[in-house]
Amino acid sequence: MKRHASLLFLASIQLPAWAQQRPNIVYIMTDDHTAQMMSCYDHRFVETPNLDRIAADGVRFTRSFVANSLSGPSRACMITGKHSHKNGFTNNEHGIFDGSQQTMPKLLQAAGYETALIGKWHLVSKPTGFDHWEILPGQGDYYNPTFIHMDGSQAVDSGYVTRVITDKALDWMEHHVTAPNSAEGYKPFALFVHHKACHRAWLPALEDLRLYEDRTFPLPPEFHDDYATREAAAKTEMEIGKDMDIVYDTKMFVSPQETPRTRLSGSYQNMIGRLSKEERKRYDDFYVPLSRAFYEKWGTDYNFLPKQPQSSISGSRDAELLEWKYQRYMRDYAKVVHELDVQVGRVLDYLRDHNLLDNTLVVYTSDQGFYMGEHGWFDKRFMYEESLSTPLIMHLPAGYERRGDINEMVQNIDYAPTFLELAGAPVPNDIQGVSLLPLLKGKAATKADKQAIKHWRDAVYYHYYEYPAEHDVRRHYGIRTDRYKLIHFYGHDVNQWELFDLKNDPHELHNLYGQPGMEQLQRTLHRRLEQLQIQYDDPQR
Ligand code: SGN
Ligand code: CA
Repeated sequence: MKRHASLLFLASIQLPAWAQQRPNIVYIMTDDHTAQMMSCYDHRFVETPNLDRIAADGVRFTRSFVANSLSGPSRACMITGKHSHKNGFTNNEHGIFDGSQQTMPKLLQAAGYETALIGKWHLVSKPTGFDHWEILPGQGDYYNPTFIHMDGSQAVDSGYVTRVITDKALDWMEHHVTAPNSAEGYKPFALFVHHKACHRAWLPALEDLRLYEDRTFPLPPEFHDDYATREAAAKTEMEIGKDMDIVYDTKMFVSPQETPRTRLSGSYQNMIGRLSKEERKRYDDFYVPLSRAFYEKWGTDYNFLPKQPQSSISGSRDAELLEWKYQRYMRDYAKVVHELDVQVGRVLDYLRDHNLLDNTLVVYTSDQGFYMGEHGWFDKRFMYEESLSTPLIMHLPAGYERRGDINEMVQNIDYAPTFLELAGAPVPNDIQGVSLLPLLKGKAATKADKQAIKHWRDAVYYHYYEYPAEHDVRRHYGIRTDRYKLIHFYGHDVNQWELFDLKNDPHELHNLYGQPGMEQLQRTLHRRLEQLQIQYDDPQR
């Protein structure tokens, strides 16, 4: 504690006065939180009043994308500002992030920022570039989560993970802004709050268990997609019907004796086994009656949806069960989002009550988007819109006057150069993203900013690598332009190009590749794709 304070003091007297005025950064990144489940993006499903506050007094990006729709890879892109093939972390299953490479947190530190990371990390190696960190091991747990500390020790914190992470983040800020040298001003800080919510298996806080139970969610229009013309989509294992585990995902569990043993029922028991006796009672009071009623109706020997695509489900029994699974999925996910919203509200209130809002950039985003039944799916990985996209809303510090929607195409490799430029730090040439600051200045935009906006990127590049792996999404790369998308699924048993016209086919159901009349468009898109692969130096093409 003492050492920490004296270091702060030393650092602060070495900093020029202007440096102490530089904006703080509070970066809140959730896991698998998709824009469909945020009311500032989509009114159909849930209410997120606190997230909506960020969008209402700040900006909302309407075309915000990731470079590789998976947790570890996405995080690596974010902290390096580089695509996966450059930062080396291409997939969750075999990667270990090389923490000795250049990262944005390290560059912020070098520019005089105090940096801290709390929550999900998922890059296997220990974090580097943070003055303080406390991370969840791997995916972490929802209930009474274990944290790994900087000295390597591990300890369990009681409570629900979204609240625990927020408590730790607020404690860190409180300590930082009230440090003994506060009369001199404290160092600007960059705080990375990385939530576990709302990752599978969507376990709600105990106080939220009964929320959304009276809600019947509308099915997305392409729920019964038959994947015609899209070979890779047809081969995946992420359908709500056939791939969601009745115990693990929909939480139909009474006791080991009265519940069928499924592929993931053991993992489910481990997750809820973390609850104390009293907590478990509250949990069971909600889920056990539901589960009993479920097994009474369906029996325990039923296969809970056959191994067949849900587009071909026609029997009323299977159709009813499929829709029931969708409703359970949506309700549990919505509960988890509710708690996220409440906890983000606490961070916003803290900043407001400490007069920090004027001097802080608050970013809310996710490691990728997610399917809420679109194409019949849960999970992500594909370059289709729901999981190529990620929510991105910001509260801007004073001097950045842009408000409302920003429609330029942005990507998670842009966060690093944005934060560096905001911190007044040089942006190294090998960073592949571009600073978003020109888009945020509003009336204060300079001539150079206006030029940057005029020549903004016309396409984003995407590359997904994790196959063979869970959910069976084949490797693919591609580009998305304002209107079109060109994707190449490759390797193993698939070699197929897909082309979509997002204007006429927003749900990406009609692969136009190879259709008569597409020759010219295909040539143009192929050329642009190749240019981007050269620009980003992706060897796999
Ligand atoms: C776990 C989940 C998957 C999920 C991956 C990656 N299975 O393996 O459903 O796709 O994480 O998610 S589970 O049985 O462990 O829940 S990511 O967001 O971390 O990339
Ligand atoms: Ca994720």
